[in-house]
Amino acid sequence: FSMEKDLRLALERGELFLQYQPQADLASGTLRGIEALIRWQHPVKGLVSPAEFIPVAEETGQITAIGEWVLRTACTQMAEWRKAGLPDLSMAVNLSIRQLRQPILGDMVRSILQETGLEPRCLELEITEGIMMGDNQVAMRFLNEMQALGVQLSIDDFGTGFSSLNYLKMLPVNKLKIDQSFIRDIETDEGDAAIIRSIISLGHRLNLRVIAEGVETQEQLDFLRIRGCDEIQGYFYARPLAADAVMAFVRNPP
Ligand code: G
Ligand code: G
Ligand code: MN
Ligand code: NA
Repeated sequence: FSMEKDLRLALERGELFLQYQPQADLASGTLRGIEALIRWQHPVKGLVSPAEFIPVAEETGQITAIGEWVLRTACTQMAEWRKAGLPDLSMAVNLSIRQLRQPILGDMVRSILQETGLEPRCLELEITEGIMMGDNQVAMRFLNEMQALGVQLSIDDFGTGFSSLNYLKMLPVNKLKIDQSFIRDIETDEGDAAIIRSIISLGHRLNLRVIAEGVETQEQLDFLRIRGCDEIQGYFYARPLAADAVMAFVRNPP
C-alpha cells in the first residue's frame, strides 16, 4: 500500500468525498455555518482519516489538486443548496499551509466563485496559525485579496500552534476557532477553562467572532454560552453529515 500512489488514483476514481458539519450560533441556537471535511473511501483500507492522508498530500504536493477539488466541490454544493433555499450561511473550507504558499491560489478561488455563482460572503476559508511562520508574503497577499473580495477568514485550531499575537493583529481574519483539545476537560481543568475565557475575550477585543470546536455535551455548551462564546461546532449539535442529509437537517434542526 503506497499512500502516495493510491492518493493519486483517489481523485480519478472518485474515492474522495466531503462531509458537512453544521455550526450553531450560541445566542439564538440556530444554524450559522457548515464546515466541509474531506473523507477518503479507500477500496481496500476502507475509510482513511484526513489526519493520516492530508499530511502525506502536503509532503508530496498532491494537496494542490486535492485542495482545488475540495474548494470546487464545497462551493458547487453550497451554491446548489442556496438555490434550493438554504439561508445565507457560510461554507468553511480548510486550507493547508502549502496551498497558501501558492501564488495562484487567489485566482483559483476567484474563478471557482465565478464558475459556481456562490456569493463570496458565503465562503469561509480556515487557515492555521502556522501560516505566521517563515516567509508569509504570498499568504498575506492572498488573505488581503480574499478580505477585499468579501470571503470570510478564520483561524483553525487556535491556541495549539505557533501563536504570535503580533501577527494575529495583522491577519485580516473574522473568526477564531478554539481547538477542541481545550474544550474536552472544560469543566474539570482550570487551565483549559482559563485559556478558553482568554481566547474569547481576546477575540472579542479584536472584533473577531469566536467558535468552539469539539463540543460534545450540554455542560460544555452552557460553559461556553455563559462566557460569551459566539458559536459552537461538535457532536452535541451535529456530526459531520453526508451531503444528502444536510437539507433534512436544515428543515428539522435539533
Ligand atoms: O474530520 P477530521 O476530524 O477527521 O479531520 C482531521 C483533520 O483533517 C483536521 O485537522 C481537519 O482540519 C483536516 N481536514 C479535513 N478536511 C480537510 C480539507 O479539506 N483540507 C485540509 N487541508 N485539511 C482537512
Ligand atoms: O482541524 P479541524 O478543526 O478542521 O478538524 C475538525 C475535526 O474535528 C473534524 O475531523 C471533525 O470530524 C472532528 N470533530 C467535529 N466535532 C467533533 C466532536 O464533537 N468531537 C470530536 N472528538 N471530534 C469532532
Ligand atoms: Mn477546520
Ligand atoms: Na480544529
